Amino acid sequence: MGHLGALLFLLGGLGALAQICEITEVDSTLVERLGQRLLPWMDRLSPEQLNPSIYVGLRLSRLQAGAKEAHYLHSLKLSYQKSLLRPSSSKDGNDSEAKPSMGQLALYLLALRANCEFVGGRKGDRLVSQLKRFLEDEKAAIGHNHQGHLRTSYYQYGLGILALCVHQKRVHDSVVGKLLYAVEHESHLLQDHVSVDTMAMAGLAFSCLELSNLNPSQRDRISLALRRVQEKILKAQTPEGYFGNVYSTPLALQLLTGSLSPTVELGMACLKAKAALQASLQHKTFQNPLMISQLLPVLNQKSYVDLISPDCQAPRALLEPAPETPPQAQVPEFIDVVLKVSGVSPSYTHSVSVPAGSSLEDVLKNAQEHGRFRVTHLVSTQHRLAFRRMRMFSIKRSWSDPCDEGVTWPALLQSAV
Ligand code: B12
Repeated sequence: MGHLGALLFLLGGLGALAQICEITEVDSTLVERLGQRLLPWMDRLSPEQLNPSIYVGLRLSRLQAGAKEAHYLHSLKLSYQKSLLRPSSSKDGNDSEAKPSMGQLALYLLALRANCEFVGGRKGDRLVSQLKRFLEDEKAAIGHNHQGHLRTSYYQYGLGILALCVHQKRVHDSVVGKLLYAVEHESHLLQDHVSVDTMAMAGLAFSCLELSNLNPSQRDRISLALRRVQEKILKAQTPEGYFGNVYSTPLALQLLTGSLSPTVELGMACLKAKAALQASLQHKTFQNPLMISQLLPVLNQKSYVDLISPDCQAPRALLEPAPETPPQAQVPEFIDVVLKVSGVSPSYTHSVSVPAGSSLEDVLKNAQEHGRFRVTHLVSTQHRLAFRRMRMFSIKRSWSDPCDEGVTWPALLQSAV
């Protein structure tokens, strides 16, 4: 009888396990290699290259970068405070003067929480006010009838709410209401090009609000929206196991691993996603530091919602730089990038050879110098920064192929025949 009881208990336990979303026991060497890829990015401390997401990802992982990490946070603080708190009368036009976006401010606030700090003091309060004002402006842009368009995206809107929430800063019900409405009427979220990322970010914001009970009068609506987000993400699972695509899977899993609505379907979906992720780790699919930083918490069973009460004492293994590459490999590796511009007559194809790690901006400059090709004005500072951040290490197919890391050429290129 005792044995039977124990057996039933065990089976019950296993049943429960299959219902929650767990990404455990991923090969630690693969995780470490993933973390190592962040290290070179932590030496890039110019304002346009600093990215609070990297710091957050690392702090929520089981890896640490030692003194580099503290220095990175210090640089983030200097840079964000300097650029966001300077008078707005400064002249525009200069790159180095570009202010971080409000989405980046939200990420910066997450970074502070990841170091167990609450934003505070006069400077901190001003940053919080800026973020709240951003949300109010976006709310106004959406409008009373919900038909208007945000200046940024629902992704950044959700991120802003989340960042304030983990700092226990309440936003008005009407601000949360717009995100709730967008989830309730899903087509609104499709304004963004990838709905799983946006759904997941909205879900993380709702999870935080639910746990912190910051908007009690919207409690039921928030719980319902959360369930809806979870369902939608599960429905978006591909046959390989990704939610949406490989790059939206980390955020989706951040949401699902914290789910308070366990179901067998959820448990099974996560097992499948884990297998798919493991394969993509083996194939080194994740190279973009942003993506790595969204994935690392998942591999440590953590999510941005854990920033409500982060554990800053949790032991984390010190990341060592990846072993030196053999001397002959230190000669810069060159890769061929094929530029194809369709939609112009005659269509344009040109091959450029650039050192691995070049940014998209470098590639375009090279093409401009050597090809019958001209880059039309790189529309905005935002694009210029994105081009600089986008680095190329291996090109499996032509970058004009939308399947290749999901990248298509923005309509900035013009053939100068
Ligand atoms: C919103 C968004 C966009 C918007 C950005 C403008 C806006 N209105 O906010 C638009 C529609 C323009 C866009 C375009 C693209 N995006 Co996008 N985007 C996102 C999303 C959902 C959120 C980014 C964000 O706001 N982050 C918060 C802010 C505060 O951080 P940030 O660092 O300042 O964010 C900026 C950059 O992420 C940049 N950006 C957006 N997408 C991409 C893609 C690449 C490759 C790069 C280098 C930069 C970049 O724009 C953001 C806003 O300024 C992410 C999802 C995610 N999981 O991160 C996908 C995501 C980053 N995008 C992706 C892709 C593939 C693209 C496109 C290549 C799609 C295409 N086929 O054309 C283009 C390339 C744009 C570029 N810079 O060259 C992938 C990147 C995958 C990878 N290989 O690393 C992601 C992860 C989506 C996904 N799951 O596939 N994107």
